[in-house]
Amino acid sequence: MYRNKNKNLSTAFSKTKNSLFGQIPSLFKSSQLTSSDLEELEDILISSDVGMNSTQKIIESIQTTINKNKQNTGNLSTLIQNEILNILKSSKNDDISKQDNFPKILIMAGVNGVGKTTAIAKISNFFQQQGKTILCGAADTYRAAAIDQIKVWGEKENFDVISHQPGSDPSAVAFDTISAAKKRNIDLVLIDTAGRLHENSNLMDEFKKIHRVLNQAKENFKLNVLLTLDATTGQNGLLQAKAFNETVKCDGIFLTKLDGTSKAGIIIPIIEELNIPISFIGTGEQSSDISIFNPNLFSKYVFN
Ligand SMILES: Nc1nc2c(ncn2[C@@H]2O[C@H](COP(=O)(O)OP(=O)(O)OP(=O)(O)O)[C@@H](O)[C@H]2O)c(=O)[nH]1
Ligand SMILES: [Mg+2]
Repeated sequence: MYRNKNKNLSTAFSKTKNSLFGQIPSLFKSSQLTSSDLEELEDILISSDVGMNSTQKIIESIQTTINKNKQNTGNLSTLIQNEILNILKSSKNDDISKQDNFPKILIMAGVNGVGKTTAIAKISNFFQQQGKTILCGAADTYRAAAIDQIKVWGEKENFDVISHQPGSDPSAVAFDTISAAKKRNIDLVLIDTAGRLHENSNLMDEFKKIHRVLNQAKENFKLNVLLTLDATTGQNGLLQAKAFNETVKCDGIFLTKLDGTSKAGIIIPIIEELNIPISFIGTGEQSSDISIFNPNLFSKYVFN
């Protein structure tokens, strides 16, 4: 069990727990469903970033269950919570956070400021606790302070950083990093990249080049793209993720800043609509603020 996990999670989900979404258990206690109940539920789900599609699915599914079991519906709030839990549990299996499948490479992807570089420090902290060795490539050569930022994390968290000059070719950094990792028998290579939007075709081509170079040089390393998503950006972030994944296939999501939102309901459409597993969640700015996403714990901390 990862240290501080439960404390982190209960704190991270406290804003959502205190929102209308978290109050679903007390708001829908009756077993008699009225149409105004469904409207109220719909409003709460939409205002919690669950999104139109997932909200409609949840409402329809509840309606179907009630129609089927006419007399015996039981408590409405339990029905809603179960429906949400079923969706959360339908997530694809995640390989990235697993202890096996080493050695591996994670290329960080995502738009500006979502928490990619901090996520590297967190992932390093997470896997070093399992005895894995880490090497990082500073392939964000755009932003002036990016190389220093990852080096500072490296010193703090005890991992080496391979870097070139600011403005140099990020795929050359990636190549040097994987070459060094092979020589040093590294378990996990983390490639930091500059923030980019899917509609910027030059930057997307550059990302594809980093991927191609690593794919050619990787030998026995498993290569994964980890998409970082900021939970506070809601539906907008979801749309960006969809578009990104259509251009470069993503293997997992690092969902950051859950501590900063009362709308953790965004997890529902991420699972339903993106079809990419949630590998990790970020629950703060420290390197230890990382957890594996666990549907039962989400339900426990948000609804109880
Ligand atoms: N509250 C909170 N803040 C976070 C979390 N993850 C990252 N941050 C903060 O978000 C800000 C941006 O983080 P970075 O890791 O630099 O983001 P980035 O995606 O690398 O940014 P660019 O390289 O500029 O694209 C920093 O202030 C982080 O401390 C999180 O889980 N919770
Ligand atoms: Mg960064």
